[in-house]
Amino acid sequence: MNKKVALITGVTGQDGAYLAELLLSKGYEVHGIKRRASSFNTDRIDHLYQDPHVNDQRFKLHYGDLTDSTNLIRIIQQVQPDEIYNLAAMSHVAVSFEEPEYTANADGIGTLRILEAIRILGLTKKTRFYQASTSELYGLVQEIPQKETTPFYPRSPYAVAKMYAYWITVNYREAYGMYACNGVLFNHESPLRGETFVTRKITRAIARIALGLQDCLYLGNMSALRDWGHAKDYVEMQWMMLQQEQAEDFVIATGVQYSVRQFVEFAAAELGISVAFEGEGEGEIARVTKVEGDKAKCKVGDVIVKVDPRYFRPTEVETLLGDPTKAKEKLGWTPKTQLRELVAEMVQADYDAARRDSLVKMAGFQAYDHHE
Ligand code: NDP
Ligand code: GDR
Repeated sequence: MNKKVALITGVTGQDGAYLAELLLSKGYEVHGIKRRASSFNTDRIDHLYQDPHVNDQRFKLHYGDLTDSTNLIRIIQQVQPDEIYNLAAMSHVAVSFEEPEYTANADGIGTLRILEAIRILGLTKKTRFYQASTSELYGLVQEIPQKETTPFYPRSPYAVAKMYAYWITVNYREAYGMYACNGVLFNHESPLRGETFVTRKITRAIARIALGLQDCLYLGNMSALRDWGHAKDYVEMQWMMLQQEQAEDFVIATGVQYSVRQFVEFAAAELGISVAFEGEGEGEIARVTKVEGDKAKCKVGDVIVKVDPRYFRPTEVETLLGDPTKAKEKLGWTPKTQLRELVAEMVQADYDAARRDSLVKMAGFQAYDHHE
């Protein structure tokens, strides 16, 4: 049997890296679209790189951008993919308030560009399409927990752009009989998570505070509630969604919810630090109440978290909790990783990285340090 060919947009991102690894392990030929950048942006997939001069290269990268139709048509024509996973997006909710037009272009119209390319190239019967939809569509939630039938109420330029992408995917499925589907994924994290999303920002900062590389972590709304899963579990579901008889949309979530505050507590506990929260609103802080073991250098009484209103959003999504029953019943999917295991894995990875920085600093070099 010929090997299947997949095209992943956003291959340099968190999910792109895990999905490329999964598809390669399943024997696929994997093509990825990466953006041209002024410095290297392939850290997450460098371990998958194959020398283009060897035979049977199964992982290939193409320069491209979701805002450039001509480029997307050319790549899809050349690759003739059996499956396209559209993971590329300006994916940061807070940043979308700063770059609303670009976000609409890349996240909304970008999805249309790929669907149109499939149609123009006569691939509607051959190519299956996965759209990275999001729990942000539920925004101001209309029902708890949220499932496939819960009405949308987007609360950011990002979510509004993703809402267009969601419906254009449904429309192309219905209008042209394409195998096109939405995975409505709730937050999923990993050691590969971008450093400015709240979970990774916390695990990275806690590790650096423990080693004395940083004093304090500044956060926004610590009361926000999220349903956090592991990215590795979620990309498996992306693949499963394209292997069915009929294209359908699925919610992917753990069904368990925690606050940002709890995430801080769990991350600190991994390094033997206990914290207590004091004050409220912009004045809230987290103070160290106990330090156990030899991993953390901080002392009882240290204030290690403060609020910076800069991180508040003009409109916030306060609570998200998914109901993954359909995915469980129809696809037999359940998340494998519990939140505490995810936190432990992320903290350990960031602690190892911080130890390297700490050694560099002790050797007299300036350690890389920023607090975003
Ligand atoms: P990341 O931010 O880690 O990755 C986004 C990817 O998109 C990167 O490869 C990025 O390239 C690329 N990209 C951004 N803009 C463009 C563009 N204009 N043209 C081409 N590529 C572009 O996101 P995740 O891996 O976490 O998420 C994957 C997808 O799933 C996204 O669409 C996101 O919105 C969605 N999603 C994510 C959830 C999560 O919790 N992680 C939950 C629900 C949905 P570069 O590396 O150069 O920046
Ligand atoms: P989210 O993830 O907006 O849910 O979008 P993020 O981790 O950015 O925020 C989660 C919650 O934490 C609150 N928060 C902070 N967030 C950030 N980034 N930085 C802070 O300092 C901070 N302090 C508190 C936020 O206000 C929010 O309530 C992610 C992205 O991956 C999207 O692409 C995806 O669609 C959704 O998850 C599902």
